Amino acid sequence: MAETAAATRPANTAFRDDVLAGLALPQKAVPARWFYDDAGSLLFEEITRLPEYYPTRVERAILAERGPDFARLIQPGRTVVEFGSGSSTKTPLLLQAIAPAAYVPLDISGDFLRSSAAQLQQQFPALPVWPVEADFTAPVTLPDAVAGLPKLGFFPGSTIGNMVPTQAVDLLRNMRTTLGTGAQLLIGMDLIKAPATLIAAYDDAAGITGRLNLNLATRINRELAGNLPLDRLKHEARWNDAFARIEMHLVAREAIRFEVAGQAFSMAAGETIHTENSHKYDGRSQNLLLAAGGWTPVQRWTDADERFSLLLAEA
Ligand code: AVI
Repeated sequence: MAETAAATRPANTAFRDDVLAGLALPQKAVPARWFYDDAGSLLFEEITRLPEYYPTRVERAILAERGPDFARLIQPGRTVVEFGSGSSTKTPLLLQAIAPAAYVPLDISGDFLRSSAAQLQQQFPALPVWPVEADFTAPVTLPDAVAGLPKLGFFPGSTIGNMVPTQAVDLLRNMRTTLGTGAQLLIGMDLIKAPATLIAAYDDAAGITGRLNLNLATRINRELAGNLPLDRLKHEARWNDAFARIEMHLVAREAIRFEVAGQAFSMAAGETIHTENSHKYDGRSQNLLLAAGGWTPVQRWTDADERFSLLLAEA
């Protein structure tokens, strides 16, 4: 993918442009990446600990259990490049299972990146760690110190599921460019399952996912001089069977009018702002997606209940 237009603009302009363009669509929509200011990132951390939100727990269990497989299939001496490393909480499970030459966490949030890289360095004092502040959706130039070394891309969490197929394929292709010839990729993908289980994971009893969704409206009001009436919007998680995805929406409880950055908008009762997609996969759709992105699947692991999967692929 060519660098996204948003990535080349200052963040506040990109946010305003995305929101104004999205609210003008027949089906209002704002990209989910705008959930994650500091408050949104904390809410997501809380979500990962919720009883209903199985992906983080199950993926971590697979990583903990499959170390010997990783050691067998991932050659020693690879540089592990983690895409959107965030707090890097799953990384030690992988690093201790294989014998990496170096670790390169990539994240757009520099402060977060540096503090979690420092923490990881303490855990693995002999491992060279080279944090890179970058938008990993575009090709990234890696540090000279790891140029020429074979790479293992690591993309846990099923973040790929938050992208529509064209974006997901562009990202996989760009990862291939970033990682170079002979690369491997270890990627987490959530699986299709009973809609009730999925809806519960995205509409938890404690209401934390609802707060993440509504945080977007709070952010629009604060950063874009908006006056969205928060008490007249409600969180909804829907299963879209045709596209095998959970959708999050902000639903107008009644007809509303509001302004954002000086522009007027209205919503009829029941009308929604589509705020997130979280695609779910089966084995075939995973293989298709990886192949479209230029990757050959090598191995696939799931938990006993087939809730979540990790895939190893090679370029
Ligand atoms: C970050 N991403 C993989 C999460 C997901 O499950 O799609 C985001 C999330 N949204 C609501 N709950 C979690």
